[in-house]
Amino acid sequence: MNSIPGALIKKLRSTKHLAVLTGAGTSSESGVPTFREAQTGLWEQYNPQELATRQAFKNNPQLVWDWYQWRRKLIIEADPNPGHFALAEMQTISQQFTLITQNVDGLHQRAGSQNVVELHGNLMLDKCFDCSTPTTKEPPLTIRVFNCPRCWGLVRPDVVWFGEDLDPDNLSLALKTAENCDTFISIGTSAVVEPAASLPSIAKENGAVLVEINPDSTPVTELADYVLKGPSGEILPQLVDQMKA
Ligand code: BV8
Ligand code: ZN
Repeated sequence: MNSIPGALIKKLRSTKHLAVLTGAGTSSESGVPTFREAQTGLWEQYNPQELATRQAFKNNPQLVWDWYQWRRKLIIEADPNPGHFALAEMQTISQQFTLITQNVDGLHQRAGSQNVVELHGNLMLDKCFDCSTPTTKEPPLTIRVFNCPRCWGLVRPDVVWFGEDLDPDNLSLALKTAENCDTFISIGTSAVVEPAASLPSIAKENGAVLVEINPDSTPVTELADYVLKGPSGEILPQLVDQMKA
């Protein structure tokens, strides 16, 4: 990984409102497969984009439930990586800091990040498919799909599926953050899934300095003022160390 430009460190130190958007790449060094990586075992034959929909759950609730239980188990067994911990520390050394995540794994919170904006929900929570009553059970790894105690509808994971609206409060907070921050860092996202994918360009259009951390190129790369090519678990700790130096 080439060294971090001094101008970027200087900018980060003087930033009043630092915004960060993370995607599945920030969790890949915790052993959680990214959303588009080939899924393993039984799930290899399925396209996650087709499983993460209301239709898929209506067609075969147990199959979709099993997929989420498999992912929950992966996440329960995973640990936050140095990139998650670096973001939690970055929050403590920034004047104003907003972490917006597309991830549903809760690893940012387990690493100590506060007030995380979970645009796509949280995989460890359940709600009723029909009346949306929160119905999270302890332990979360129930084998069979189960019924809502209130309306007897089926219980589903409390995540935002493709074709579903995001929580309006989370979305307006994310949009306001992109419009008002002075530095925006896009980390570990292929920047394909809307409306999250538009946040980096909205920040740039509103005058923010745009930074990308990703081993690959994405639609954000050509827009970014700084492109740090490499794994977030390595780059973020270096970034925070140099911000503090
Ligand atoms: C919406 C929760 C209004 C579930 C997720 C047709 C019909 C209906 C909708 C649409 C349509 N066409 C388009 C849409 C809109 C759709 C959309 O954007 N589709 C895309 C695919 C074109 N969006 C929606 O449906 C959203 N709702 O628009 O509502 C509406 C309503 C009705 C009709 C129209 C519109 C809802 C989107 C939310 C979907 N839910 N997750 C679950 O997880 O099971 S999204 C899912 O993808 C995950 O949350 C994931 O985070 C997210 C995005 O993927 P990434 O995070 O970017 O991960 P990815 O694997 O793609 O990339 C990983 C990156 O990491 C790579 O760049 C890689 O290089 C990098 N990387 C790898 N290793 C590392 C690394 N980076 C750093 N360090 C490393 N070590
Ligand atoms: Zn119900």
